[in-house]
Order: sequence, then C-alpha cells, then structure tokens
Amino acid sequence: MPLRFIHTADIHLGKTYRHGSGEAERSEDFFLCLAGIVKDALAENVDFVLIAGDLFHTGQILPRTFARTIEILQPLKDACIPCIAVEGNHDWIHRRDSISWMEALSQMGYIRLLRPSRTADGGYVFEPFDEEQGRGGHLVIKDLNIYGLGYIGAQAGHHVPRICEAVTTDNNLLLFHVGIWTFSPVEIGNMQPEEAHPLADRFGYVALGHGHKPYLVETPDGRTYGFNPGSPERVNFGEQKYAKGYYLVDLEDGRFRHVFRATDPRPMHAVVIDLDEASDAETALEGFRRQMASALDAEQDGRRPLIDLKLVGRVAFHPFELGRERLRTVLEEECRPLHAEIRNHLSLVTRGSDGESAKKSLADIEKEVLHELVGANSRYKDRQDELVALSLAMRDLVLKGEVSDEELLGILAQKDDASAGG
Ligand SMILES: [Mn+2]
Repeated sequence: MPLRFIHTADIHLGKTYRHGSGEAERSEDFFLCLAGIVKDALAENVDFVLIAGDLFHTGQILPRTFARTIEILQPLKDACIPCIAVEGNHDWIHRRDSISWMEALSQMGYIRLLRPSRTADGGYVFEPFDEEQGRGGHLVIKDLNIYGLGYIGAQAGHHVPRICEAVTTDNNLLLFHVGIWTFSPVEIGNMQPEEAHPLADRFGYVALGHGHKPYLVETPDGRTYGFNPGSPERVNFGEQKYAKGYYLVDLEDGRFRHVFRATDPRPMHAVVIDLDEASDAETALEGFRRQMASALDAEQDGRRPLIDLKLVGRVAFHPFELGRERLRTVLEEECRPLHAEIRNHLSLVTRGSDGESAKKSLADIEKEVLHELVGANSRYKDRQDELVALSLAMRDLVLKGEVSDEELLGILAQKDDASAGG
C-alpha cells in the first residue's frame, strides 16, 4: 500500500532569548516553522508526521509554550493525521518529575509518543501503542510498522543489537534520536556508523534526529537507510551555514523515496569585522559600520536578523572604548538585529620602552581586572582563579540570553554549596 509521510525533528519549541526585546518574536519563529510543516502535511495529504525528538527546547516548558503547541498541532488532530514523536535529549525529563509535557501531549491525543519498555536484563520491548493511555513503542499505519526510541544516551551504539532483536516484523521504520559520528562529530549522543549499520537489516527507514544539519546514512554497499532532516529553523549560531528543511517521503513497493523540502528560517549572520591598525575609537566605529553594511548587503529580507559579531585586529586605543552600547547603536542603525552576540577580540598595541610592540587582548585585560577585584576581598583570596572563571562564564551566559535570572542565581548557589563541601 503506498503511503506518504513527513519526517522532521529538532523543532525546539520554547527556545528564545530571555534578555532583550526580541523574546516574543524569536519564540514565535519556532512555532511558525512547525505551523508551516503542519500546513504542508495537510496540503500533501500525508498519512502521518514523524517528529524524531526535541519537539521542545527544554524538559520544563512554560504553560504558554504548551498551549501554543496544542494550537499548532490542532489541524493535524482535526484531520486525523497521526503525529508520531519520540523524546530527544532536550525534552527528555527525569523520572522524578512525574509526568512529562510530551506524555501529556500524547495522553491528549496531539502526538503519539513512542517509547519502549525495558526488561530486567536490559532488553527492549516495543509494546503496541495504546490510544487510550497514549503509551507504547510500536504502531502500524497501513502495513508499515513504526517503532520509536527516543534519546537513550551516550552509549546508544551498544544497544543496537538488543534493539534489532526486539523487532520481529517486516516492513519497519524506526524513530531514533541519535547522531552518527561522521556527520555530527561535536555533540554527545552519537554512535559510530559501524554500530548503526545493523539497523539497516531490520529497518528500511531510520528516522533520525539530534544533529541540526541534514544528512543521509548509507550501508557500506550504498543503500540509504538513515535519514536526518536536521532542525527546520536555525536554533544556534553556526546553523546559517547549511540548508534547513524536512523530508517528504513516499513509500511504494517497499521503497522509500525522499525529497528535502526547504523551510524559511530567520536570517542569521556570522560577521567578522577586522579593525586592524585603527588609530582611535571613532575611526574604528566607522570601519565597523562600513564593513557591517557590506556584510549584510546581499541578504536583507525584511525580517530582523540574528547577528553573531566578532571584532578582531590590533588597535592603538583601549578596546574598552568600543563598548557594547556603542556597537549596539551601530548595529541598530544598520540592521535592527533581533538578537546580537558580540565578541570583542580587539587587542591593544602598546609600545614598550625598548620600542618593541606588545599586545594585550581584551580578554587578558578583563581577566586582570577581575583578578584584582576578587583578590581585594580577603574572603575570596584563595579562590581567585575559580571565581574569575565563574564570573566570565556567567557573563557569557547573560550575553547569550538563554538563561533566566533564577537560573543564574542557581549557578551561584551551587558554587557556594561546592565550596562548603556539599
Ligand atoms: Mn536538537
């Protein structure tokens, strides 16, 4: 029986920047992205939609994130198109936290959350999905067997034989939130291609999630079995470098044929501004403005962009003079960014008495100043390095804009506990 489905992953609903004015608009990006996929699902008359993990950005979400998710998924529910999902590392929740938001969505019939149960000796059991309870690990649509496995941790590769053993049907698809090393080498939660390949004997289509960059996995003899659509919106800086979208898949006569459908993510730019040899802050600021304008020239589409800005070069004035406020004013005039992260890597060139030039980076200067401040308090004298590192780490978190004030206080409290030996 021919069937058609959409495979997406890593939607990251609830992600936003908590500091600054763009919070609501950025949050809405991820909902609109999913809404666009839901609309396509209806237009393409698909049999089901797969979400291979990380529907939510965090395990604990705000009530309004939950409400908005329901609103976005409603058209699928109304059209009786099953939305089949697994948990990712982002929306996985610790067992002690009672019921997860994903479980709640499943009980309410908005998604079918697949999760296997485990035997005492570590085996996997994919129980038939129970619509009433919203629970199970396996369901059948037309004659395709769909199995779901969420994020199972860093040792996922070792579990493959046991996963394959648990599946005795033919014509199978597996939803699995895991990365394959060759394609997503920087994160945890990956497995080696050799560890993954045995899945190809049991599953015609392994619907992956986790790596935000799209990729396909082949067996050594060249059969494609692993499909990772990547995140359809740009979640983190760096994701402007590759295509964004999802897979629209047709299954006919046991063959899966996929097309990558592009989505329309928010503009994101990584800009390196070279201010080498600028003599004073005014000249540097003008250079910054000019380079910024030409970097953005080609790609303005009316939406406020996300900017990752890095200033480099050796200058003849104190890098502190180009403070964040001055830089932000120029950015505001040039492109009104929704969010900007600024890294000032300028270094000051000083002339020593022997005529040799020495340079000091802004990072060095910051560290020196913090050391002095911390060291001036006798209570903190023997913890200078640790506290300087903590201050800088917290500064970075604030600038990234993803943590709340409460979470920042939590980090401080933890440090206090640690020093008390607790
Ligand atoms: Mn993710």
